[in-house]
Amino acid sequence: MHAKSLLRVSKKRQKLGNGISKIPRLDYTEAMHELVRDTVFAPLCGTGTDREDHDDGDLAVAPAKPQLKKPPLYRVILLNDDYTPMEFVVQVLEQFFGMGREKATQVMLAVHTQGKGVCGIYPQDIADTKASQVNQCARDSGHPLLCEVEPSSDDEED
Ligand code: TYC
Repeated sequence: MHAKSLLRVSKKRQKLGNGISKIPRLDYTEAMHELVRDTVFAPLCGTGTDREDHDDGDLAVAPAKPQLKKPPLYRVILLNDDYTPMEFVVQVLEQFFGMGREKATQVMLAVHTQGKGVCGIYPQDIADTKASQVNQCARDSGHPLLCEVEPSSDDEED
């Protein structure tokens, strides 16, 4: 890109009807198109030997596969204690884990009898947020209910 093209001055002077001539007009439009083409699009698209002029011969060129990976997953674990009311635990499971009444009651009873239980499996940031919300809600309500996060092995399968 040449500096010349950036500020190309129109040589034409426009004569007005009353004989007064205008100051030469700067023709930015074409220069700006060249600037954007050379500095924005060319590096993105590839030019010259990068792309347009490159001969692939007889080779079939397959588009690259997107290299995407599922995020690692984490379990949100609810812990039993002797003081949190069962009804409060059921409400927590409904509110933060989207469970219906029946499912929430089953999970609460499983935690009550087995000591702990899984409320859900999520990417790390979501798991951490849900555990924090449960712990904060329990604290605000004066209950010792605790929620933890642990890595899940469920994410190892493809
Ligand atoms: N064990 C509690 C009770 O008997 C109920 C309870 C269930 C508490 C599950 C916590 O994660 C929990 N009131």
